[in-house]
Amino acid sequence: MPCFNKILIANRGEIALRVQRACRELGIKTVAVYSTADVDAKYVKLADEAVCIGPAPPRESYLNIPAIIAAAEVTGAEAIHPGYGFLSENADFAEQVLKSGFAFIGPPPGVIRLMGDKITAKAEMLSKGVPCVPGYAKNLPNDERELLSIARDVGFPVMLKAAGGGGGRGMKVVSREEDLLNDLQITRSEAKLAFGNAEVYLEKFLQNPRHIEIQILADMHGHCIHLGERDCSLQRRHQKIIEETPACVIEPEERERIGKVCTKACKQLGYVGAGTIEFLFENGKFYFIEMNTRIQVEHGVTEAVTGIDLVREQILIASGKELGHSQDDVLLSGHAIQCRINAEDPNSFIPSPGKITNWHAPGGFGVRVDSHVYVNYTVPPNYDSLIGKIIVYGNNREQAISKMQVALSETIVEGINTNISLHRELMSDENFISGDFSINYLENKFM
Ligand code: MV4
Repeated sequence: MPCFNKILIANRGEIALRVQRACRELGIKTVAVYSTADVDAKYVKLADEAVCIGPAPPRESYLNIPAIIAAAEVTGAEAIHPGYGFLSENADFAEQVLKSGFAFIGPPPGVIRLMGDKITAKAEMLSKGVPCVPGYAKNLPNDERELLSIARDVGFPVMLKAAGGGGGRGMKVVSREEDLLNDLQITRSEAKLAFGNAEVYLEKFLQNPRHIEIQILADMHGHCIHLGERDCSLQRRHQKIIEETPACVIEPEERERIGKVCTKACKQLGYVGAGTIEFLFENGKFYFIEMNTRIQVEHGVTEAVTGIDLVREQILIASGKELGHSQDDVLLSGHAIQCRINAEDPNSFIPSPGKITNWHAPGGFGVRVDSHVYVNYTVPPNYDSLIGKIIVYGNNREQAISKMQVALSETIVEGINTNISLHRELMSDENFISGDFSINYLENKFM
C-alpha cells in the first residue's frame, strides 16, 4: 500500500522531475502543474496527469495558490509537494493546502512562519542553544543613542538585516558609527517595500566565513536525525554555484556536536520534514544565520554520501510514517560535489534563455545528472536559469574532483550560453583544490 495514491507537484523544471521520480518509485501517481511557457516540458509529459495553472509569469501560475489548490481538487491528489523556490516556504500556502484537506509535504505552517521571520527564527535558535552570530536579535530601536550603544557593544563592522529578508535580501554592512542611523532607515524602508515588514535586526559582520549548512530530517513522532553538512561557500550574488559534502574544514567530532545541537533544536521546535540549518563558519566556530524549511537544490550531494533519498523521506514523513533511519544508521562515506549548470553568459552572468540545439549529459560510475532539458528544448526566460545539476561521488575529495573534471569535459550544451566553462576552470583552481575558499572567493576571483 503506497502512503499516498496521488501527489501534486507544485513546481517545474528539474525539481518537478526529481519529485516525480521519487513518487513513481513509491508507486504514487503524479500530477504536474505547468504554465503556458512549460507546455513542452519533460516533467509535464512524464507525469500521469498535467494541469495548466496559468500564463508564464510566476505570479499567475507557480505562485497562484487558488489555481494550484483547484488543480489538486480536480485531479483528486492527496498531497502537495512544493519543491524549492515558488511557494515552498510560504506558510499561507501550506496552511491553505491543509485547510483544503490535502497533506503538505513540508513542515507545519507555524514552523515555516517562525523560520520565515529571521528575527523569530534567530530568537528560537538562541533559546534552544544553537550558536548564533553575536548581535541584537530584536527589532532595533530608532533612537540614535540606544542604537549606537547596541552596535558598539557588538562591535563594528555590523550588518543590518531585515526580519522579512533572507537568502541575501535586505542586508546592509555598516562600518562607520555615523552611518548607522541613516542605514537603518534605508534598510527599514527597503524592507517595508520588499517584504511588507520594516523590522530590522543587527549582527556582527563576519568578514570571511564559509557557508556551511546542516541537513536534518524529522518525523511526526518526535524523531530527528542529521545527515551531515554541505559547504556552499562558492556562490555569486547569493546564487550557489558549487556545493560539496563533507566540508573539508569540519572534523567528525565537530560534525557530531553541531549535528546534535541541530536535531535537539528541531525536536523542540516541533519540526517535521526535511530542513536545513544554515551557518556561517569562521575560525572554527559555527554561527546560525537562517533555517530553510524546504528541500534544497543541493540535496543530491547529501544523498550521495548517506545513501538516503531525501525526497522519498519527505513523502513518507508527510504520510505519517516514522523515520526509517536512526542517527546510528547514518554513515557518511566518500565525497560528493555538485556543479549547477545555468543558462547564462559565463562572463556577464546574464541569463541566456533559448533553444538548446545539442545536449549531451555526462555519465559513468558515480555521476548523476538531474536535468529536465533535452535537444530542441527551449529554456523559457521567465524562470531561474538552472538547466541541470551534475553531481559526482568519489571515495574522497580528490577522486570526486577528478570525476567532475571528466564529467564536465563530456558535457555538451549548444544553442545557449552556460556556465560550464566556469566550472571547468574552478575544478582546476588551486584554491578550490586545496579547499582554501570562503563566501567571498568567487566574487573576488572574477572582479
Ligand atoms: C552574514 C554575513 C556576514 N556576517 N551575516 C547572506 C545570505 C544570508 N543567508 C546571510 N548572508 C550573510 N550573512 C553576518 N553577520 C555574510 C552573508 C553573506 C553570505 C552568506 C552565505 C553565503 C554567501 C554569502 C554571500 C554574501 C554575504
